[in-house]
Amino acid sequence: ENQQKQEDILSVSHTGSGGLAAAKEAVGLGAKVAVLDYVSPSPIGTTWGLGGTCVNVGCIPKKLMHQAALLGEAIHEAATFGWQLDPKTVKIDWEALRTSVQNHVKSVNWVTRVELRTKKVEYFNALGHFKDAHTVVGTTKKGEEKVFTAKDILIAVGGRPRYPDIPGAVEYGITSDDIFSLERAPGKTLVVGAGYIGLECAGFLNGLGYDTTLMARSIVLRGFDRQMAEHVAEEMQQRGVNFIYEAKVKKIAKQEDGRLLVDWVDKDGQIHQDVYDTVLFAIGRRSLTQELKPENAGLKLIPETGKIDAVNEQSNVPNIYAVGDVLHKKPELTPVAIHAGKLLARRLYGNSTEKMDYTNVATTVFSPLEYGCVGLSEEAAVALHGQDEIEIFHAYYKPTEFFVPQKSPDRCYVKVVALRHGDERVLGMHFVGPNAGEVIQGFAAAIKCGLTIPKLKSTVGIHPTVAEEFTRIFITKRSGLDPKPQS
Ligand code: NA7
Repeated sequence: ENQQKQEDILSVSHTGSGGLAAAKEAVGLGAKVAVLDYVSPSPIGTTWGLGGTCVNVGCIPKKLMHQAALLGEAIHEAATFGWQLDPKTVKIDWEALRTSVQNHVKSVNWVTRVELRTKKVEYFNALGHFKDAHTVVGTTKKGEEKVFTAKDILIAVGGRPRYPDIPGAVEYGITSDDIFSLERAPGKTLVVGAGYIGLECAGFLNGLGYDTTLMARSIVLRGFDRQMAEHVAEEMQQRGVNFIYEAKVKKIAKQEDGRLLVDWVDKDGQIHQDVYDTVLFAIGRRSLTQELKPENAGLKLIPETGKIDAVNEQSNVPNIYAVGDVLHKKPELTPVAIHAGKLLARRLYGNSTEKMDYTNVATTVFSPLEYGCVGLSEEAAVALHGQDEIEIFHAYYKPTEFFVPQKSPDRCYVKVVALRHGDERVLGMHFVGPNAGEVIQGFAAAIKCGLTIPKLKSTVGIHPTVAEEFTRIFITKRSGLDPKPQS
C-alpha cells in the first residue's frame, strides 16, 4: 500500500506532548492534520502506547513512584502522630506498584487515543522519514509504507536514553524506558548518571527500600544552582543512597546466578567490582532526528547532538518546524513543548504573532526532598551581572510537620537571587523542601509579572506552610548572618 495523504500539517511526533498539543490546536483552527507515531522497543524490549515520554516513561510514572516512596516515609512518620501500626512489617510490593502505575499510564494512552479521534486528528502508527521537504514516508510495523505530503511539517520526536559504549551496557543495562514497567523488583540497583533522571530514579528506588548506589562521573545536576544541587545530593546520601563520585562503569557481565557483575574505575584509576541486580543508565538522552533522514529535506542538525537549531521553532527549512526535546539549547520539559506547540499552531493557522518565551521556566527535581527552581542560578546571575550587582537572600527553615516525627530539616533551604540595586528585581528563586513544585509554580508567575524584593517582602505568608518561607527572607549572603532558624 502506498497511499498519498495530503495534509496542512504533519506532525512526526511519537504522539509526545509537543506534537499532540500542536496537532490539536491546529485542527481547532481548521487545519487538516495527521500525526505519525512510532515507538521502537528498548533494547530489553520495552514498548508503550500513545502519549510520548512524559506519559509513558517520564513525568507521570516517575511522579507516581516518587509518591509511593513518599508514602513509605509517611507510614513510618505516622506512628509518631499516634497511628497504630507496625512499621517493621511495612514493605513495598513491586508488582502491585508497577501494575497500579501501568494501569494509570494505560488509561492516559486510551484518553489520548479517544481525544485524537474526537478532535479529528488523523493518527498513523508508523515510523516517519523525509523524502523531501514536503514529503514524509511512514513505515508501519509490518513494513508497509504510506506517503504523506504536507504544507508544513512539525518534528516533535523527542529523544531516548543513551547507553555508554562499554561491554554489557546494552545487553544487561536498563534505562528510564524500562524501570517503570520492570517485570521483577529492581533489587540492589546501580544508577549511572547524576542528572535529573538519575537522581529521581535513585531517590525513589532508595525510598522504596532497594539498596541504591548512584555513580556520578563528575558533579550532580550540572546546569542547576550548585549549592542547591549539593543540598539535594547530601540529603539523598543522608537517606541512604550510596554516592560514588568521579567514577565510571567499565564493564557489565552476567553471573551464573543472574546478577550483574560491574567493573568500575575510580578517579585514581583503581578498578573495583560490585554485584547488582539492576544497572540503570541515566546518562542523558539522544534526539531521534537521525532516523528522520533529515538530509533528504535539507534539514540541518547540530552535529554533536543531532538537535535542531530552530528560530521560533522554525528550522533552516522554512516549512519544517520543531518543538520539544529535539530543540537545541531549550529546556527538555513537557510543558515547554506543549506551550511552544500550541503557540506555533496559532501562528501558522490562527492570526497569532505570539512567540514562545523560553526564559523563567520553572521546574522541579522530584528527589526525595524536592528541589524546585525558576530563573537564574546564583552562578548564572553573578556571571551575567557581576558579584556587586547581585544580592542573594537565603534561609534554612523547619517545616511544621517535621517537628513531631523529628525529621531532619538540615537541607530545607530557600534562596532568592535578585538585582542588588534599582528595582531589586528577582532573577531566580530556589526551594528545597516538601512539595517544591507546588511552591515554585506560583512564584514563577510572580517572576513573569516582574517580582521585586520589596514586593516579595510585602507579601503576607500563609501560616504554617513551607511556601511562606519565601515571604520571610531577610538575611543576605553578603551580611554574613547565620541563615539557620533561631528556634
Ligand atoms: P542529563 O541532565 O543530560 O544528565 C546526564 C548525566 O549523566 C550527567 O550527570 C552526566 O554527567 C552523566 N553522563 C553523561 N555521559 C555519561 C557517561 N558516558 N558515563 C557516565 N555518566 C555520564 O540527562 P538526564 O537523562 O538526567 O535528563 C535529561 C532530561 O530529561 C532532563 O533535562 C529532564 O528534563 C528530563 P556530566 O555532568 O556530563 O559530567
